[in-house]
Amino acid sequence: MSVVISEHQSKRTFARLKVLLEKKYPHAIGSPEWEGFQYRLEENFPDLLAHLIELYGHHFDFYYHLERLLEIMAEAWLERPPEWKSTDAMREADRAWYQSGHLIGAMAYVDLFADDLKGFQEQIPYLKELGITYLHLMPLYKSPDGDDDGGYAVSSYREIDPALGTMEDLRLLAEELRRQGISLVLDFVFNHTSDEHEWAIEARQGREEFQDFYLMFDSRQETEEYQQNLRAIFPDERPGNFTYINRIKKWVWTTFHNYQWDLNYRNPEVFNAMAGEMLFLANVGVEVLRMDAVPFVWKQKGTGCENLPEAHTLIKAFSAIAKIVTPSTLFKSEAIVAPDEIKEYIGIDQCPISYNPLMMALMWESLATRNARLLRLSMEKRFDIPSNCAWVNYVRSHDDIGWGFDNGDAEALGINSHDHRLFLTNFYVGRHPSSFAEGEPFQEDPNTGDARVCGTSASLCGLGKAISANDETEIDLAIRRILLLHGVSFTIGGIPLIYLGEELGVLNDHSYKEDFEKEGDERWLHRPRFDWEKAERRTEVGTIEHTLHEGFLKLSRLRANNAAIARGETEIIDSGNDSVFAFFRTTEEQSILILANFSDQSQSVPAPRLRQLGLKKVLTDIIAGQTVIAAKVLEMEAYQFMVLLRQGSGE
Ligand code: OTU
Repeated sequence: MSVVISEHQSKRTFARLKVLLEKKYPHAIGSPEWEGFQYRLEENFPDLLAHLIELYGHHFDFYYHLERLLEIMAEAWLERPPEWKSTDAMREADRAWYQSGHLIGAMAYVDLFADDLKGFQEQIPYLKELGITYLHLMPLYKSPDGDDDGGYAVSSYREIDPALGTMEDLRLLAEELRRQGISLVLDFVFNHTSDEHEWAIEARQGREEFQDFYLMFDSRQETEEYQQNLRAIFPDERPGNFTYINRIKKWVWTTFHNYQWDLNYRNPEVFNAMAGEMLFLANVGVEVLRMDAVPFVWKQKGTGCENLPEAHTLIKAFSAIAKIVTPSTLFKSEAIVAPDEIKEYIGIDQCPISYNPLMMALMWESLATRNARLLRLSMEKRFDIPSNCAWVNYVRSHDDIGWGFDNGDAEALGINSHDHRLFLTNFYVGRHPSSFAEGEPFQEDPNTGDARVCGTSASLCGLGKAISANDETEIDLAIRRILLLHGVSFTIGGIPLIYLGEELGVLNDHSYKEDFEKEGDERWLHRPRFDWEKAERRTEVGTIEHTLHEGFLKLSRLRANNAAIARGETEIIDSGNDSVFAFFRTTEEQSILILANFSDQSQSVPAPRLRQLGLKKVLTDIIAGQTVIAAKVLEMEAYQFMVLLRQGSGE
């Protein structure tokens, strides 16, 4: 429910706060920069106020917290380094910068890729070679020793894990990346902190003020009232979503691991404190904030405590703050939930960019079934998002693959969702006879058989198996599979994201089983140390690494050289063959047809269908660099990926 504030109320509040700020920061008044800040404040204030009233309007000290927030914002603005203020100005003049098509993303763990932050600086040329312009570094904050959920248990948002370097190193890296045209992406892990965060320590010592920072309960019964409706995220880990803190005899809400304490956003102090942490990160030079675990940030008894309306309001409030103080900051949604819910987080007032987990899962689904009809139907219905937003398309991430398609979409095609999910898991963990994959199940429920899947893209595409069998044909097919998935991801529209190592075909890493900190979390299977010797082989013709790397370079160049692929409109089409996923990318000047054969057999696309779509007999495939003639049919090899330019002038 949105709260309606009269313009008069909003103006009066604004005027009062303005006087307050001017009193507090007299030295800043009158500078052109301050004018800019004030202008944005005035422009976004009504929205911010409405969101805050919706969340906190019933608190008797609402205005006190509002004043505090304004101070936090003003201070963050005054501290914002000049180079980031100029980025703000640049982005304000080019608001659609993330849609221009120049963004190609990569993600990596600092320690696994380059030991530490200083080491990372030295590897920037490797990123430049691939055309990377967006770099997501996995959480690098101070976190508990030992298991810390790969950094997603944050003990301080303002300190770096000492093994990786210092905050100053991060600043320098951000600055260097900026100079080289690469936007730094970091996580804003705002649903929870680690149990070693100073707020958690204070809470454990009995300070009520800080116990209110978390969701704490005196009795098991109270937690049970919530528990009935909750989904377990890591069911292998422990029963339920709460953890007992014996020292204070209280239960704390822990959606993920027992050392990740969920923050209590019903407390306006938490909101203000986290707004401060967010602005701090933006001021370090983080251009894109990956909003971790967005579905879980608001809880309400009697609901599943996921995707609640207040979660959206909360993100909108953070977004309004960023628009005022650090306007170049871009939010990316990490909502790995049902397709109808994913899109609810996407919008210029929430997260303008979002992971595309549906397409990711369905590309894997198509590979397993050798049939792209569910992918086609789902993308026809769901690829469109507001025109000022963009998908982040990916094949693998650091997390597991969940089969998050819409049951209705599946049923429309006569597919039983439950059975199909079981099939997919079995396929990718290698239990199905037709499988080429070598994954492992994640969080498997022995009662229902439900599970998610782990494994690197190469291992899931059959490269490991093929290499072990020394089977050249299978190796070739596995390479084609990898390039097919990335081919779609690079061309369908949005920002493609590579998990560094995919471009070399890195295989599963089983060593986590010997490391007690990682053992039990199968996601480490696909988080190997980056193999620089393997990377060296990318220049040796005839190696797997070379073939794959060249394939990625080609995809990267394809975006740079074709406006339609970089920023055209996308139209998903029926190719007339269920194994062949097809879409147009079109600008006024250029029209490109992309065909992706998800079958391990050659397939033909009926030529009359192509002509119906306005194509001529003679086409150019810019992937193979060949002319293609579609007389009666267009022949495609197993897993072939074609990017077809219409021949003739101006097309
Ligand atoms: C995220 O993932 C991170 O990507 C994970 O690596 C973290 O463990 C987790 O948050 C906790 O910080 O459940 O299986 O819809 O699905 O936030 C991964 C969102 C997860 C969740 C997602 C979460």
